[in-house]
Amino acid sequence: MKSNLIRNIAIIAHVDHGKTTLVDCLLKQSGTFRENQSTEERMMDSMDLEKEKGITIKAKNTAIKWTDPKDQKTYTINIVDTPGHADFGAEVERVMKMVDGVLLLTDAVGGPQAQTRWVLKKALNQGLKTICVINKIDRETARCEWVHDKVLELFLDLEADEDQFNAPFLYASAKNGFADRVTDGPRSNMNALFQTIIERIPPPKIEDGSFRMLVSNIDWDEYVGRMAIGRILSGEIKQGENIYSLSKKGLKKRAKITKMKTFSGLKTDDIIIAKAGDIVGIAGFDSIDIGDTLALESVAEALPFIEIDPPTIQMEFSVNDGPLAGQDGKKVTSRQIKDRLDRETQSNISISLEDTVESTRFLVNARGSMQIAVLVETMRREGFEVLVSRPTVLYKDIDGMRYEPFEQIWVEISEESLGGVMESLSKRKAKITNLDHHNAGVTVEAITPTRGLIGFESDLTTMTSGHGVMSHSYLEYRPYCGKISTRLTGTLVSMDQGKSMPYALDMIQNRGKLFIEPGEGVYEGQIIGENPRKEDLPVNPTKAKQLDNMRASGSDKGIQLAPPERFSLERSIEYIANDELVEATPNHLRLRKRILDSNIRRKLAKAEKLDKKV
Ligand SMILES: Nc1nc2c(ncn2[C@@H]2O[C@H](COP(=O)(O)OP(=O)(O)OP(=O)(O)O)[C@@H](O)[C@H]2O)c(=O)[nH]1
Ligand SMILES: [Mg+2]
Repeated sequence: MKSNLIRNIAIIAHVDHGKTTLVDCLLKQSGTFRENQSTEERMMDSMDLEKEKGITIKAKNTAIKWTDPKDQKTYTINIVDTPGHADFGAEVERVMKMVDGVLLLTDAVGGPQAQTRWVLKKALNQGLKTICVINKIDRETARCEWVHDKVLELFLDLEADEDQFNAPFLYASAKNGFADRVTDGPRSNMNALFQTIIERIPPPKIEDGSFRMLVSNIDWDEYVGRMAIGRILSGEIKQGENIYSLSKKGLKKRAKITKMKTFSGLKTDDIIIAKAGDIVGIAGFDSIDIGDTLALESVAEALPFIEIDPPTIQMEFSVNDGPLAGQDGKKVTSRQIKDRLDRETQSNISISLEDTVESTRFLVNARGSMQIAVLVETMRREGFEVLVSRPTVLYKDIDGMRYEPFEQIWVEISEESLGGVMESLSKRKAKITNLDHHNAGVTVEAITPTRGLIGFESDLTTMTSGHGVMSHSYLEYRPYCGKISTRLTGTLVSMDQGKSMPYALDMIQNRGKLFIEPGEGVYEGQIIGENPRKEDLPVNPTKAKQLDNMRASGSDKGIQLAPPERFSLERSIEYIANDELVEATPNHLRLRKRILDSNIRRKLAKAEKLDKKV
């Protein structure tokens, strides 16, 4: 395959603007599938969690063949679908070196959002060619001209050069399968987009020399193990040849290529020869990471990888030491947890791991609580049990001063919710930078410490009955901005171990909101509900009704319990205070005090108070 018949692109956008749906369309309309082959929606979102959450978590490759009707030349278009959620931003960053251009999608109603700006900035910094696609123009409230101007403003703001500023615009509906160069086009297919990709995005630049490739992704093959995925920068390579891997740390290893593959629709094809320009997978090295270089010659130097934004938050992972530990999960030891976390850092470049003095406790650094929640959820499904803490931000010490991460946030709400949202933002030490009242409601722009953002999304959902939308994007480190008080309520803490009883829960529900229902295993120190007052209240959920002469046992009939509040994993992590933990096992999520014994807790609290007085 000649490299001038190859195009390598990534699709980037804010969350939900339609990237994965657009890939469906490109796959279908390029004829990659058989006629009438049944296909599902958002085919590239292949992970279970992606399907359940309806969002993309990992960047993934595919490739399509498209024949230009003008000259019958057939092109291979390698496409990388990327996630739009800010927490998974490193997935976008790591693919930037694999491609020569991007499709920047923008919602035809909402226009550019936090992550639109962030991904475009990354693409422009890499000198990538951009094609702007205004998507969802089928929506009734679409405002194409307005969005077009907003996107141009963004290019100006990000100091795009003239060529970048002259990016072509297409008006599309990924859902209805069309893209046109004008807003009132024929709306019949995606040909204009295919054509624009071929014309606007240059073929991959081939460098001189023998085989070299920068590893941009890691895949797993059930027969040959780890596969390094990337774009071949120079030369060619055959299966069976010996090559070198150069790690970022300068380590060099030699291995034989056991398998090579290229992408084709939703599957891959084995190949025996791979050439510069194409995106391929190569197996042979057991330990290979994103950012490493593969090369034919031992004298080759490591290729530069991109600088990625730093992790901003940290969470503790520890071995489950509660009384119900090991009843549910199969992987519970600190060794198993450490190995799993180590493995995560190899393919997830924005996650890093720190050991602590305790061998059963680890610190995981990441970009956001959603990113960590996804990791914990994945581990639960693999049979792990872990305790996780509330996220804290990663501070930096600069010239003896404490700095903390700040983010820019955008909040879309209705006029009625404005008061409550502004109050919450101000408690979280957010500084409002812009308020825009429009027909659809209000857009609030603010700059806030990352610390203040933890838990805000859940609060927003509650305050706006689910209508409010927010997005955020890492800005920079700024001086520490003082104490932020988050949770205003206390908890109802179990003082005994056993099974929760309807009678006891009935009494307790007069004190606050319940998190459990009757018949659940509970233990001392477990948080079983919320106390509307600030302090923690000891309660006994295991107490049975005293039998009297009049009634037989099991006379819990007639008790009306309100349905318990069940938090998602993400919400649990944000809800807990610093002296609390989430116990995550394959089938249960429990909230607990870090120290289960109430006597020890009381003594420590007293000592702390004394400490403060001194
Ligand atoms: N009306 C309309 N809805 C669309 C269109 N394209 C996508 N959607 C819907 O928008 C939602 C999000 O689509 P996705 O393709 O998952 O968006 P995404 O950009 O891949 O999202 P992330 O990967 O999570 O960032 C889905 O409900 C789609 O059905 C469109 O052209 N018109
Ligand atoms: Mg997607």
